[in-house]
Formats: sequence, C-alpha cells, structure tokens
Amino acid sequence: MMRNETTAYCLLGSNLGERMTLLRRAGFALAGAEGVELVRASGVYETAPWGKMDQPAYLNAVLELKTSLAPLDLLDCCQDIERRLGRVRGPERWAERAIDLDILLYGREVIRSERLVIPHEHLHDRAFALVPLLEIAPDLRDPASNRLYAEVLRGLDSQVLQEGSADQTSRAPDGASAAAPPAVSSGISPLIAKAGSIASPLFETAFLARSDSPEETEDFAEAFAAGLKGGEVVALAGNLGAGKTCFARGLARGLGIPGPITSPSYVLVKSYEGRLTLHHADFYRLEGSSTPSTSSTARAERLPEPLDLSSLGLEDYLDNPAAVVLIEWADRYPQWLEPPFWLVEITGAGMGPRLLLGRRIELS
Ligand code: A4P
Ligand code: MG
Repeated sequence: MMRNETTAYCLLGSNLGERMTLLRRAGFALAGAEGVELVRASGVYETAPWGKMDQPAYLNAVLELKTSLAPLDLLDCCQDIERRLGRVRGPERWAERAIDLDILLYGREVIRSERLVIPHEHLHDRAFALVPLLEIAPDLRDPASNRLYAEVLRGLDSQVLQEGSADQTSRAPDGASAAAPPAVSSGISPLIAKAGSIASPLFETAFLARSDSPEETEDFAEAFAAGLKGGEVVALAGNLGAGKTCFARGLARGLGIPGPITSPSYVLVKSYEGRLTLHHADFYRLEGSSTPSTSSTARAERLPEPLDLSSLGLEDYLDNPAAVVLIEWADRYPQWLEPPFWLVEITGAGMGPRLLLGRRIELS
C-alpha cells in the first residue's frame, strides 16, 4: 500500500506503427513504474483524428492509476515512457505519433503551470478521451467546475452531431486542417479484433468513429466485419433512422452475404458453403410500448416466423455455429441476449452525422 496515494487518469494514444502493441507497452510500463499502480484500464477505442484530420486513425485508452508521485514526477514518468517507446517530438501540434501519454486528471487538483495543465486542457473537447474515461469512472466531475464529465460528453455529442463535417475541425483551436477528409472512411482499419489477449483483462476492444453519411456507415461496418468470426453476435442499437440497417448492410457485404437487407424486417439469410452466414433480426421497441415488437406488423405478417419475437431464444437463430447473428433494436435489446456480444450504438438522426460506438460486452 502506497502512502499519500492519489487517483490519476492517463490517456494513451497511438496512430503510427504497431498501435496496439505500443498501447500495451505503454500501459505495462506505466503500471510497472515506481510509485504507480494500475487500478483499471478502459477498452481500446479506434478513434478518428482530432485537431489535425489528415492523419491515420488513433487507438486510445484510459488508465486509472493510484500514484504516490507528485504531478510533475508523474509527467516525467510519462514522458520517459514515451521516449523509451520511440516517440520523436516534431514541431507540429496534434501530429501523428507512435505513442502519447497525457495526464487527464490528478485527484481533484487544478494545475496551470508551464509544463503541466490539469485537468488536461482539451479533456472537455475530446470524445476520444471522455468516452474511455467515463467507461471506467462514470461519476467523475470536472474538479474546477464540478460538472459531471458525462454531461460534458453529452454536450459534445450533440455538438458534434449538430455541426457539419467541416465544423469538426474548426473546434481545433488553430483550425488545423480546413480541407479535412471525412473522419470515418472505408480506409479505417478493421477492429483490432483480438485486443482482448492483453494480460490485463481490461483491455477489451472497442471503437468510436464518426460517420457523415449512410455510405460511410456501411463502409465502416464492412471493415468491422473483417474482424468477426463465426459464433459472434452483433447487436445494433439506435433510434429509428439512426442507421442500424445501413450498418447491417455493410456487415452483410463484409461477410460476403449477397441479397437485400431491408428494414424493418427480420431476415434469416441462407447458408453458403464456406462462408459466414448472417442471421439478421430487427427488434424495434416503439416509443411508449414496453415489449419488443416489429415496427411494421404488415411486413412481419408476411414472414413465417413467430410474431412475438421476445419469446425467441438465441438458439432459434444459431442453428449454424459459423453464423454471425445480427440483432437490431430501437431501444432495449431482447432479454434473452447474453454476453458475449458486440454492442454497436449509433447516435444521431436525420441528415446529420452519426457517432458509432462499439463495445464488446463480456460476462462479468
Ligand atoms: N503538458 C501540459 N499538460 C499536460 C498533461 N496534462 N499531460 C505539456 C501531458 N502533458 C502535458 O505535449 C506538449 C507538452 O504539454 C508537454 O511537454 C507537457 O509539458 P507533448 O506530448 O510533448 O506534445 P503533443 O502531444 O504533440 O501536444 P499536445 O498539444 O499535448 O497534443 P495532444 O493534446 O496530446 O493531442 N486524435 C485522436 N483521435 N486521439 C488522440 O489521442 N491526440 C492528439 C495529440 C491529437 N489528435 C488526436 C489524439
Ligand atoms: Mg501529449
């Protein structure tokens, strides 16, 4: 037990080289440092670049630490790890980097010195830092304003979602890149699907991405499908019109499943030898009703499957262990759905951009 321990949160980021390996090595280096104890780690999120858009996607994660180091000593420790992992500091701000360790919070302290600003000066602007932070510490508050960070993130979500794609860059103080490419593109790498193999059980895979069009959502889902294997369940959540079916279509394309995926429907796609089968079910809970039902009875009636979808068991869908089961719902997922499964939440509606937040939900 260390004396005078303070809880601190540290953001790890990498968008160059073996990003996952670098994140792990940084995590282990920090956990093993003198005067530092690792309490927990968030999942790893694949995030669109912030500030300077024309650079590769990042992997980000947040670590909760207990430390007996003073704030500046913790900063030295972080910078030492960056150096050891080969970080070369260039003149450009927010540029791509092999590894970056930022101190987000140090207890409830507010520090504004030349070398160190705490809370991190951009924490309140950055979903890529707030989402993993809130994953492990949902009740945290800004020590200066006492505002819940969950609230800060909500404000950010709606801000990001209301702004046009060009505006996202304008939130970067120096307006770094006017002609920014879309934050999510078909080029985004598929999930680092087996990130769970890290020794810390806490490094699960997750992603946070922004999509500016239905096509981008589809492309992202197609890339995501590359990391899936048989037996996986992917649950899609989001309001009506959020883009669940776009995601489903991209997933089907990525798995090599021909044929239409339409909404609202529940479609059991045929098996194709040597291929992953996609079983697709829509679960829509309409506003005000408490039991899942399909949103279009007319369409559902034409299908041979039972109308009361809530009574279906997963085994009713999983007749083929090579299948990927895809479930959509508008509000709450069906109660029979048990971990592990992928949960992809899509925020946003209308013509605006979307945030795609994916997490692997495990037992315990
Ligand atoms: N410094 C002050 N406060 C802190 C703090 N709380 N933690 C000083 C760490 N350092 C702090 O940082 C510059 C100086 O900030 C340090 O010498 C330290 O004394 P740096 O790491 O040398 O340079 P940098 O990281 O390039 O600059 P900066 O402005 O800190 O960049 P950021 O804020 O780290 O942003 N997009 C996504 N999706 N994910 C990312 O992780 N990261 C960045 C870099 C840009 N876009 C990103 C991501
Ligand atoms: Mg930094």
